Amino acid sequence: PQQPEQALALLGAASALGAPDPGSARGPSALEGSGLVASLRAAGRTARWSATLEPSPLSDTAHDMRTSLQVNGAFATRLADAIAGLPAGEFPLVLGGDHAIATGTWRGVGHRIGQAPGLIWIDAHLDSHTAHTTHSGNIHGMPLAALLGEGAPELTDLPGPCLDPARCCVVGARAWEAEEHALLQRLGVRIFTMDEVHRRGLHAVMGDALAITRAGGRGFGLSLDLDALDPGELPAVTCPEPDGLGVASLAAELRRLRACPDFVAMEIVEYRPDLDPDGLCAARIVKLAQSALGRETMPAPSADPSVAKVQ
Ligand code: 6HN
Ligand code: MN
Ligand code: MN
Ligand code: MN
Repeated sequence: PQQPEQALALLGAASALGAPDPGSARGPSALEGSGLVASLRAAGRTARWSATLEPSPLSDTAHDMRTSLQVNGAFATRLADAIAGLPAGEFPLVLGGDHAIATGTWRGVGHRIGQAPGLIWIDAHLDSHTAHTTHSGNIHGMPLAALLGEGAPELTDLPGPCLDPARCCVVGARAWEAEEHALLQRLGVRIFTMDEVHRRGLHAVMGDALAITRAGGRGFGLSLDLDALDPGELPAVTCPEPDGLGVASLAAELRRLRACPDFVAMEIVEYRPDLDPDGLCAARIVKLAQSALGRETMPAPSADPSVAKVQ
């Protein structure tokens, strides 16, 4: 199982520089305010909020593609450095921000563990455009390509290894453009579409996803774009797509990660607190984080007073 003594280090990445709306920049502070740390402690883990990175105030003047690439790349580099610099015994949980931050998260994790991690990318989208193929011009449509070494140098010249396409997969995809699909096909990244999830069930698909990304046992991570979930249950995202995953069924599958000693990092992105006035989505996000990261067996309530205190 995940080493229970491994403390969770929560790291806010308060950037919406990759998205068409600034709302996701408030994601980390909203999740911090909704008691995410206390909820993880209540689930049996040691946890601390280590820092929240804010983009440089000059960054939001970005309009042209070159400037967008530069400011997103600069933020991702800072994030990669922050993750690489966390104490060795800690498990990074990165809270976005839009999905462009992933460009930094997983390079930093690779730097940290000394090799490319396998990566499960749960998302309605493929996020595998380059600056040449994007239709929208939004950098959050590019991070998986960048992590695989494809696209502009601003997003690929970062510390830490690029990902190995053979140990990456996408789960829950249902909205993409032809060019990004072609790129992943060429690289050999396995795509589990929503159609496949409907056909085979999420349990079977996640079993395959774990087998792909854990091959070799060198460490794997999870990048969770909340727009993978059905907008009926999780509408507070920038790019909602109908026909997504259910919160309860994804939570049940994420519990499998608790038993994996080679699970090395997780990120949760694209939360938009401005679209979540009653905090219902935040509560569901907390539940998903607890499912993946809670202690495998809850300790007896009396065994550890510091845990029992938090409910
Ligand atoms: N996300 N494929 C679309 C684009 O703009 O390139 C959508 C990207 C969504 C990105 O939600 O992380
Ligand atoms: Mn995404
Ligand atoms: Mn998405
Ligand atoms: Mn288009």
